[in-house]
Amino acid sequence: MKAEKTPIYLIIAATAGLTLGSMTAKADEKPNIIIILADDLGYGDVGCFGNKHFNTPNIDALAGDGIRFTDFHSNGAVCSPTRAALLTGRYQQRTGITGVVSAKRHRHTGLDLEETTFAEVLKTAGYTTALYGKWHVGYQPDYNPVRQGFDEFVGYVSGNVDYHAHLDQTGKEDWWKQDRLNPQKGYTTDLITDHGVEFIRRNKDRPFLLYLAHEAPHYPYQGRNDPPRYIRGKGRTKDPVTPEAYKEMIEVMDEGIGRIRKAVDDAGLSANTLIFFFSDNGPAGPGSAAQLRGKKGSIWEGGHRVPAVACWPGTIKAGRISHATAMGADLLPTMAAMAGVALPENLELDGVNLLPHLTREAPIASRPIFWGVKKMLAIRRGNNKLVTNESFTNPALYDLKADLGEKQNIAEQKPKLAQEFLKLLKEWHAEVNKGVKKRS
Ligand SMILES: [Ca+2]
Repeated sequence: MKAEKTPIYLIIAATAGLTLGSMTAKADEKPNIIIILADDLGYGDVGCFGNKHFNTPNIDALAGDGIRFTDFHSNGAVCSPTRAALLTGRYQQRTGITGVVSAKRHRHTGLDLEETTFAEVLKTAGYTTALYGKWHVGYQPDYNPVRQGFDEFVGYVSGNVDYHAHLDQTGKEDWWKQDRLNPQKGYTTDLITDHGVEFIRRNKDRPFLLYLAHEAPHYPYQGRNDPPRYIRGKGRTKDPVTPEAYKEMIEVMDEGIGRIRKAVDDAGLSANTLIFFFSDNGPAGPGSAAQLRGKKGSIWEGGHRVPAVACWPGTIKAGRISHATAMGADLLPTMAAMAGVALPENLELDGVNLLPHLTREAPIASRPIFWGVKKMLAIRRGNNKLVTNESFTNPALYDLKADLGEKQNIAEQKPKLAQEFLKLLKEWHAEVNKGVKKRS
């Protein structure tokens, strides 16, 4: 493994014909970007997505003052793959991270340092960058966020920690400042918000990227005053599934989103800041995928169609609802466009720039989108989705417009489309896995 990689600004400068001088801009020329990721939050777990039981006024306000996406997708159906795609703008299969980078079996590996993350892209445009919260694409300091373009990191590198003790599932200490263990007292969700608020205050005079990766509402199901679930040296020994805690976890995260928004407003930055919120996969435990089929870990819509909202007052029209199909990997090219940096062609990006859709309501050009979850594969184009396995047998075709719950297989009615989708899926599967070293 290489300790250092070629600074991306050299690649971009060479590709785009830019000089370093032209990349140093005043703060008011480049919008701030805040990406807030929930963990295992279901499509039916948010007020503005129809939930009547959980109070999420701040997420709902982001949607009301901005845009709500009804057809936004995580690239993975579990944590690490979604994050690999979000960070790189590429299908996670290309990075070798196709499953959970688990605390038990994958402590040695992580996202290849050769991959270019959105933080590295934004660094080239003069952004100050931070991740607070969950990383989950590499345990060792060599794979730490500070090696992937983040100026600052406070949080945990595993998939989940005890919300109070910050021990991972194997009972190991997992709370970091930069690439060193640095235990901190507090409830995970509040700590993530606290660091985010402080970062906004400290960086109000320069363009910043803030990636807030919440733990909520991933298990262990713990509210602010609930007892420990993970034991030092032992790990996950008791973990009751409590709907009351689940509700509290979502509501505390929502409260934190309100504090983040207030910090942006107090700094006078609301007109120059995009806040984009979504979930990394479908729900687990007591969570709801609403009318969707399947949950976290599933190839069905419930595994990867996630609540997503974005707010940028004055730039994104308030109260919009977008039914466009989009995905987490679209955010890297979108952020690059916001920052005004050209991307090198050799990145093999799979995401597309959503900025014209966000700002001008331009349609997103028709494209196939693909998923691979365990041994299952899916392709989506327009309203149609085909699901099959890695042997490409028993394909099932659905019309999501008529049948969002994926109940009616119409492959026999539309054999030509089913065959075309199967062919595209085979080609995609071969291409993204070609020569890739599996990492998880
Ligand atoms: Ca997750």
